[in-house]
Amino acid sequence: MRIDDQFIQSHNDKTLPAHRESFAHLKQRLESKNVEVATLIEKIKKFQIAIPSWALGTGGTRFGRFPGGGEPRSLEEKIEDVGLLHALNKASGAISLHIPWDIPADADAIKAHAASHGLLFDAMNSNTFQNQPGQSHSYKFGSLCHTDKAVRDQAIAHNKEVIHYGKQLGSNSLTVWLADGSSFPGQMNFRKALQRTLMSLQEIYADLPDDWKMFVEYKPYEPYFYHTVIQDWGTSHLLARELGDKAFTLVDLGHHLPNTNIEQIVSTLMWQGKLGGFHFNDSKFGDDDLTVGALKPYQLFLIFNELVEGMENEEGNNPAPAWMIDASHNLKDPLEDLLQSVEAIQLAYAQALLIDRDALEQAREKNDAGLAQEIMQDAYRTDVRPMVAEARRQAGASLLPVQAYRDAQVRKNLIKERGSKTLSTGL
Ligand SMILES: [Mn+2]
Repeated sequence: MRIDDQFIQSHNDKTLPAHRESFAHLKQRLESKNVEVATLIEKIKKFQIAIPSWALGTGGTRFGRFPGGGEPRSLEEKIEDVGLLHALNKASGAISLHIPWDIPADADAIKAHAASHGLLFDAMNSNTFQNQPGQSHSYKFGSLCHTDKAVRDQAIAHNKEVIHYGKQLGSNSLTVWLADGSSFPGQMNFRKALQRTLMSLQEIYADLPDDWKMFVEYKPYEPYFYHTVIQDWGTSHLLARELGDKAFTLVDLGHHLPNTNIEQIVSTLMWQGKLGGFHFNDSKFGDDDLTVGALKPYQLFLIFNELVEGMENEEGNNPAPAWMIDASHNLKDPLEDLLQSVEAIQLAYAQALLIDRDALEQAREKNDAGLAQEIMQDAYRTDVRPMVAEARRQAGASLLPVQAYRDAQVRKNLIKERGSKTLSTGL
C-alpha cells in the first residue's frame, strides 16, 4: 500500500481553514516576541528521525505477544511501512536495519525500493544477544567480552559482516549494543570483560570505512541483572575515546536507572563532541520502550534544550547526531504509535527552539533561578502544534498524520494485503 500526495492534499484541505487560523494566531504571538517563525519551520522540516525495522511489528514481553495483523513479512515490506510513515509526516526519511533479521538478498534492488519511498539507510545494528541457527558458538555468556577467543572472533566477524551489508546499502554507521554482562556477583571479572570488549571493538573499528561512525550504546541492566559490561555513558565514552575519532556514545532514553539526569549526560557528551546518536522512547520504570513523550514530555523537552544548545553552540564540535526511535509496540498499532512518537519529538524540538537563550544565559549569570524557570516553562507551555503542522504541510505531509492514517484505513489494507497472521522477521 502507498499513500499518494493527492490523498494527503485532499485530507489536508478538510482541516486547512482551522489550521490556518490557529497557525496565524501562534505566529503572531511568537513574532511579537521576535521569534523568527519561518526559520524555525525550516529547522523542523529538516529534522528526520529514523525508524528501526524492528518497531514495525508487534513486540512482546517475556510473557507473551499479541500480534495485530498486517505486519511486514520481509525487508521490502518493512521499507514499505516506513514509506507510509514518511508519506504521512515527511519526517521519517530513513530506516535502520538489524542484521541478521534484515539481510538484503539483492542490495541494489533494496536500495532502489527504499529510494522509491524517499528513504535512506540509517545506522546498521548488529546482534550478538541471540544465537542464530547454525551458529558455531553460543553467546550465552557474552559476545565481545567472552572468555573464549573463538566466541569473540565470531562476534567480531558478525559485526564486520554488518558493516559489509551497510556499505552495500549506503549506510554510514554501525550501532553496537551488547547484552554482555553477568547475573551473579563474582561470575565475571569486570576489568577483564571490559578489556576484552575494547580489544574486540578495536578489531571491528579497524574495519570501519573512513566515512563511517561507530555508536557504542550502553545499558545499566538487562538481560543480565547483576552487571552489564557497558553499563553507563562514562563506560561508553571511555571506549569511544580509546577507539578513536569515528567512535561515539549513543544515548538510549530507556537505558538509564530511574531519575537519571539524561539531559546533563547529553550536555557533557556534546561538549566533548562525542554524542553520536540518540534512541527515543519513554518509560516509567525501566527500558519500557513506550511511545516517545507518552509519560515524560517535560524531560524530553529538557533533553531537547541541551540538544539544541549543543547543535547551535558556535563552539560546538559535535557532529549532527543520528536520531532514531527505539520502541516496542505491544498494545497499539505500531505504525500509529510511531507517528505519535515522531510528532512528540518534533514538538519537543520546536519547544526547545523557542527558548530565549540570551535571556536564559543572562538569568543564569545572575543566578536568577526563578527567571530561568519562567523562561524554560514559557517555551514548554507554548502550544506549538500549529507550527509543527505547518512545517509538515509545507513539506507535503499531513496536517494530522494519525487522523490521516486512520482515515486511509492503512491497517485494514495491510491486513488485506498481508494477512492477519503475519510474523515480522526477528520478532
Ligand atoms: Mn537502543
